[in-house]
Amino acid sequence: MCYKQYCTMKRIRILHTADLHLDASFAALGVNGRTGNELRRAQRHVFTRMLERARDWPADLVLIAGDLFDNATTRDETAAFVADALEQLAPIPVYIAPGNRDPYTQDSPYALSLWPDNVTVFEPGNWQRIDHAVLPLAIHGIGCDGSDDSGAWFNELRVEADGRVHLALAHGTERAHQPPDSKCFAPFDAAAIAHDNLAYAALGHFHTGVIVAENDTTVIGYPGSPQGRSFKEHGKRSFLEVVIEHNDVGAPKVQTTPISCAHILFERYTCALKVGQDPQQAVEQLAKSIDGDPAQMAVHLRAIGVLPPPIYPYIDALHAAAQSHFFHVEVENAVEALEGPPLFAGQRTCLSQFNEMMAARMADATDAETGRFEAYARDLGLKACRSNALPKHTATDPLS
Ligand SMILES: [Mn+2]
Repeated sequence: MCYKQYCTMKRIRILHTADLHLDASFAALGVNGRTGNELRRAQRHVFTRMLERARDWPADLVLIAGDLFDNATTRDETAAFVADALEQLAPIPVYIAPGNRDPYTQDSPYALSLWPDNVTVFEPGNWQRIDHAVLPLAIHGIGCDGSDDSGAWFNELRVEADGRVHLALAHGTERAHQPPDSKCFAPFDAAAIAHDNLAYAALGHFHTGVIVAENDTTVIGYPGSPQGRSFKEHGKRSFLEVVIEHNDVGAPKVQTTPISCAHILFERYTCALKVGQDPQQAVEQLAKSIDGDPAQMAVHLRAIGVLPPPIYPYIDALHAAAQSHFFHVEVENAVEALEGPPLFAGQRTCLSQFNEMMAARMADATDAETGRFEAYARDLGLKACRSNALPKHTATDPLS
């Protein structure tokens, strides 16, 4: 590298996020309204923290690549919260390309809200180019309209060499890197937008972060969702810090760094239950072994082990113990019931006969759900026989 080139190298700093889904419903997670509200507050907290980082870094601009809101229509209060937060970021410019969940329709906050001067919302239809007021930079953006999901617009981007660093901002599916559980919306091939003169394409739609950098042309970045919404979005969630080094001589150099930012982490763990051990101990061991604050974690616990029936008291105890440590708990019962001889061998009792009958029904079950139901019925029956009382129905009822 020559000395002159080194000296004239300049940096552009970009904070790129997408897919926050503000005001999402968490009903599918099975949480109550209060926990849902806390999760919605966590989304806002993450939004505020990202903007604080943009101010402190400082970023030259912020790119929001769609699905900022979870719906096309949003509560006025939420739109006002976003507009106020973005206004406080001025003079740092913010560019938004509406996504498939928050399309630019006439009822959307994009059309209805008064956006501060430092915010540009890209409309659907055609690519729009905005030149940065100070930096040698041009942003090409396009929004979703809520009806066209063809992605045809990705073929229509034109970028001419004019000495500026060029960026694109949009929402869609780069075919070759679509995560297995994401829905295909607005598909395109990397080659369609990888122009020689386009340094970085800031995309949204994939909730798992992906960087596509092929053929040394355009870097295509998906930051993923910055705050998980379910156990599908487990582990650390991030936004991207993108640094573009450029000078008058060579092609710009793009560096992307994911920055963890989730307020509530969704994680999956396995919990081994043992005969004679209080599930509380298993939970305490788990809580100690993890890196992070359990009170800010939603955990899916897969209970395993081989235990004598009834099983559900162990599951209930595990759930109760975990709830006192974690923000939210979901327990999956994968415990195997200790069957047959050790439990009832040689007994000519009603209990033994009942156990054999239920074992046969479980063996005859045509699907896993029926099997679980029969096992649950057996556990209830055994408990009722032993305690001379019907056990209380609990949330572990597999049909509830
Ligand atoms: Mn999304």
